[in-house]
Amino acid sequence: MLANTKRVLTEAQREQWAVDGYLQLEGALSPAEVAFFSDLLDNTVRPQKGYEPAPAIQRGHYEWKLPDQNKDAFMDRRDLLPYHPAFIDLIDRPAIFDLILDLMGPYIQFSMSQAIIRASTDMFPGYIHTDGGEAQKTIRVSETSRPLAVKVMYLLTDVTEPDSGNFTVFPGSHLRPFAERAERLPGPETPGTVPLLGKAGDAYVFPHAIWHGPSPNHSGKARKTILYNYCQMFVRAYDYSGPYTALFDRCTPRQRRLLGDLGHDFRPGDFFYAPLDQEAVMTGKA
Ligand SMILES: O=C(O)CCC(=O)C(=O)O
Repeated sequence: MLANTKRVLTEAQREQWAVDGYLQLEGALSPAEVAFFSDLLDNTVRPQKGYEPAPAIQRGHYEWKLPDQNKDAFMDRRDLLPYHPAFIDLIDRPAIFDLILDLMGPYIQFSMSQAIIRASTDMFPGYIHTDGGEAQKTIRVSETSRPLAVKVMYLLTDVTEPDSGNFTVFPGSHLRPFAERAERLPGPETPGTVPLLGKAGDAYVFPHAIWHGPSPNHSGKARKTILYNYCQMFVRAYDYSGPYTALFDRCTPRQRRLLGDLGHDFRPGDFFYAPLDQEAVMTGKA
């Protein structure tokens, strides 16, 4: 039914995506990659200033600052790509990116990177939300539609017990409106939630509309993750406002395209009508 796609999802994954609304991939990153990215977060990203949450300004907005320097403390860093070329290469990592193309089709862009460390603490109750802000919360697509936006969450630590900062989902909720009334707002303990368990290196793939969020973390150790977000080209990116030119020297043609390089200066029609070689660039044939 959906044209222009190399089919890489198994039938079981396709069904899980349609019915439950998410996928869990085992061993998406190798143990060596887990160690490498974990070290980058601890010793390259955390010691530098960067975009961290700014609740005093506005929920969901970020400001330039230094996080707590304790490696097990909370950190929520946006826009990882400038910190190391490996973060750029992760945007179209073979296998995972093939799966993104299968799910989303070729007319996509990379919209956001993020590292979240959830400290072990009694102070954080977790929360449940949909992605993309106020308007996207009210928009969801049908089972037979391409998604608007998809995130990949890579686990860098084992999360093998509940209450360990688990990524928590309501299976099937991607097709339902998110409750707005205060008394109905879902939380990580609401019936219907599933706190996912996984090993370091596993990845979760989910669309913006699924009800999801972190459980509390009482495990005694920090939970470490990297998140990469992809969206259809006609949707705005989260982390940059125009083509991400500062990175283009370090990118392959496909990475440049994913970061907004259409090969010419902006003209009306761009991003809605894709460059003619879009499919070839996305599939690595150009
Ligand atoms: O598990 C987390 O830390 C939060 C991840 C999440 O909800 C998101 O990326 O939207």
